[in-house]
Amino acid sequence: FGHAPATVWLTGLSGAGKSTIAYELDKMLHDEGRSSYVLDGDNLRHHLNRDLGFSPADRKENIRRTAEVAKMMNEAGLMVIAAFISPFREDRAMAAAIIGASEFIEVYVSTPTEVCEARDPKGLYAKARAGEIPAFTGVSSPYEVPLMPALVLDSGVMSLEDASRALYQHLALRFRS
Ligand code: GGZ
Repeated sequence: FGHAPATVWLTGLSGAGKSTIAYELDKMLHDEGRSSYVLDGDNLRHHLNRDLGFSPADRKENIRRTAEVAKMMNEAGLMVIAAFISPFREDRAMAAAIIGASEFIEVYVSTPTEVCEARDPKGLYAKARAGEIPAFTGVSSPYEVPLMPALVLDSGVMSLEDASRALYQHLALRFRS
C-alpha cells in the first residue's frame, strides 16, 4: 500500500495485547521493506518518560510527549505504532490534535478486564487488587472506551496473530493507492 506515514495508536487495558500486536505489525511492515517504529508505554517509561507516574496529569504528559515524538517520526517518513493504555478520551484527542487528525489511527484493543486479569502476565492485577499498585487502570482507575475508533480488536475472541493481521489488512485498505 502507498506510503503515507501515520501513527497507529493502540489503546486498551494492561494485558490487552497492545504491545504484542504493535511488534507483530512492526515486523509485518519491516518484512515488506517499510520503515516503522514502535513506541511502547511500558518501554518509554524506562527512559524518555521515566519521571512520570500514573496520576491523570502524568498520564497526560506521557501521552503528550509520545504524540510529539510520533509526529516528528511521521514527518521523517516513519510509520509509528504507539501502544499506550491512554485511558482518557481527552488525552487521546490531544494526541490526535498533535499528530494530525488524518495521520492518527485510533485502534481500540478491547480485550475485557476479566480476560486481561486472568492472563495477568506480570502479576500487576493481583498486586492492584491487593492495594499494592494505586490507580491501576481497570481496577482502581477508569478506562474510557473510544467512541469512534478506526478499528476494534478483542484478543479475548481472536488470537493476537489474527488481530495483528486484521490491523495490517485495515492499513492496507486505508492506504491503497
Ligand atoms: C496502569 C500501570 C500502572 C497503573 C504500572 N495503571 O501492561 P504493562 O504494565 O506492562 O504496561 C502498563 C504500563 C502502562 O503504561 P502506559 O504508558 O501505557 O500508561 S498510560 O497510557 O496510562 O500513561 C502496566 C504498567 O505500566 N503499570 N502501574 N497504575 N498501568
